[in-house]
Amino acid sequence: MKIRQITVTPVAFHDPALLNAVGVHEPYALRSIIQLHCDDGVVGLGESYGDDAFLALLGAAAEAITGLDVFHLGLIEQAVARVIGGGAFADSHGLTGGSSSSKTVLSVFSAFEVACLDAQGKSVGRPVADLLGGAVRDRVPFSAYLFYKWDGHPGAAPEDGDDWGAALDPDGIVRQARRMIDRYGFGAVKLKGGVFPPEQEIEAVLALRAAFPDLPLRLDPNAAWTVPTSLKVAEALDGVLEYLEDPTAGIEGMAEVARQAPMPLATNMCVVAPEHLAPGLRQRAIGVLLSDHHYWGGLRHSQQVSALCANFDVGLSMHSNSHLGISLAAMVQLAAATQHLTYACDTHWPWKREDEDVIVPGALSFVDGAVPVPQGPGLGVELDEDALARLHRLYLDCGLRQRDDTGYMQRLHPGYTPNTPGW
Ligand code: GKR
Ligand code: MG
Repeated sequence: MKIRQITVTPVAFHDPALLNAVGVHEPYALRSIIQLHCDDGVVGLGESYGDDAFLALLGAAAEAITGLDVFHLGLIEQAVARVIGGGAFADSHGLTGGSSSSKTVLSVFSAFEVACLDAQGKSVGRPVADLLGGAVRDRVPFSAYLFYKWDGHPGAAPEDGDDWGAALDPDGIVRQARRMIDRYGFGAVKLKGGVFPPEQEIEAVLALRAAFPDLPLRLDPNAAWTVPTSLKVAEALDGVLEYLEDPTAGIEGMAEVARQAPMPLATNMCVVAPEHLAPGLRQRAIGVLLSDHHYWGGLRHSQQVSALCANFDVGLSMHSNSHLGISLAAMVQLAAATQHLTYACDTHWPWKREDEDVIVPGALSFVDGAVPVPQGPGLGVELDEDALARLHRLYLDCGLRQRDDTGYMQRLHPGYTPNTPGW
């Protein structure tokens, strides 16, 4: 089953003014949608980053793998590595640690691997989870993902706004959590921190604890703190957090915090590529890995990373950036077939407009905080060509070509500097 042609379509979708350690989300998030046309008429779908630099790499890799068999994933990976391996690469997708040649190859390969698996599943009439060894769960639990946020993007037209309101203090965060939990039924809660001084973020977490006494809580300042500050926060939130995510930068710093912190540390920043696994695990820098198939090399490599974590007694959760339905379907198929998944996964899904996506509605839903695993062949989702054209039009019109949370913040607040490591 040969790859006859590959189409990569950049798309944009509305994104609220979500704050993080390096600035604020711009009004649109960018993604790429991959359609992999096979010679027997099957089309495999993939989704990944949509910034200019990444689109160029996807284009080069697409050309190199056209003509290969969708079942020959090893050869496809080798072809991707040959054409883009060793090149410099800027990781502008948002707070997922440094970039390296291996991470770049794995990120580009991932977009095509998912599309190949979708095509394989469609061709044999089985869900992708079956190609990964079979589902060990029929629903995948996700966590509420809270953000400090502005009411809206300054100067935006009302139709470009969102109806979540501002969340800039503990009350706002609790309000946001309540609404998100009411709507999706989430059974765990993560707060994106690194925005305000740590004392304020501790207060917000304590307010969440008071409002939701039974829900596991997480805090993620994206490495905005020094080691001593991380330890102070860890002590203040002893018994409150199920894990503390990326309090500080780098494997050494994380290891130092991990030695004294009462709760496990999690990361999607210091262990983000194969070369980080040995030092990260040897130094016991993390108790939980937030894996992400978009940069760990697709669904099969992510399963291998999960098995490795199980052997080293490291928990596994899943990281997320702003994404659409094809990515959610891939995350769900992977999580369904991953034995060692010890925490509810992250998703930015609630921040996306319900009616804005590239897939035909209905295949993915949240029931009691979890997504039932779609049972259709492949990823279990179908592309809506009209919706794809609409979001591509939005991409063309919006003018954004890379994610730049810091630049956007600086345009709005000249003099702003990122908070990493601010405290
Ligand atoms: O979307 O602002 C964001 C997040 O901060 C994202 O960029 C991070 O990569 O969600 C991520 C995380 O868990 O660090
Ligand atoms: Mg994180």
